[in-house]
Amino acid sequence: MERVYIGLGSNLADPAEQLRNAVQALAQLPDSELAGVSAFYQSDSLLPGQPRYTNAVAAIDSRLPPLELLDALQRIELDQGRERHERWGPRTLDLDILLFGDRLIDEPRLKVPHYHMQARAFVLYPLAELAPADLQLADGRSLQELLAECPFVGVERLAP
Ligand code: A4P
Ligand code: MG
Repeated sequence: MERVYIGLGSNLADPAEQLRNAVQALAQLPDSELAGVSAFYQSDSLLPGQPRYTNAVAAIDSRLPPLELLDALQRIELDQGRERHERWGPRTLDLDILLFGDRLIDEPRLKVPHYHMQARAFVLYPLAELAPADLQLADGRSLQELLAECPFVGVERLAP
């Protein structure tokens, strides 16, 4: 089993409900066990003119190969009504593989660690709720270092 952290995001059609449904779907993934879910966090979209996002991080322990997990996550996105019009467009559900054990993955369809996670408060703070205090990313940087460089600004932690 490898520990995988998944970033969840939604800014359409009742985002908190989208995230709760996504967590239920993650709990049913084959060859995997749901190990934890962070609180939900709200923040403005990084792109102006879009509704606010709700984000969370889930931890699973999985035997699935990374690309099979990505396929399964993309099916969950589609099941929850995601339409891929444009990259970065508003979405009912976005599931990103943040970390996959200590692997560095550089495939056309899958880059891990996820490219933007290192400077996003709405990823790092929920991740820190679940991850061990000494977590290191595959590039050697520690989660504590990244948190120290990423102030908790513009993000609201919702009561669980
Ligand atoms: N892909 C590559 N690596 C991965 C990975 N580690 N996990 C590929 C998941 N997918 C990965 O993704 C496009 C392609 O990336 C996939 O087909 C997959 O093969 P996508 O989900 O269709 O596109 P996207 O999510 O629009 O792009 P991207 O770059 O993932 O956008 P982000 O980084 O998710 O940004 N503001 C707030 N407050 N909260 C947010 O969550 N999110 C975005 C979108 C903008 N602003 C936001 C938030
Ligand atoms: Mg994405």
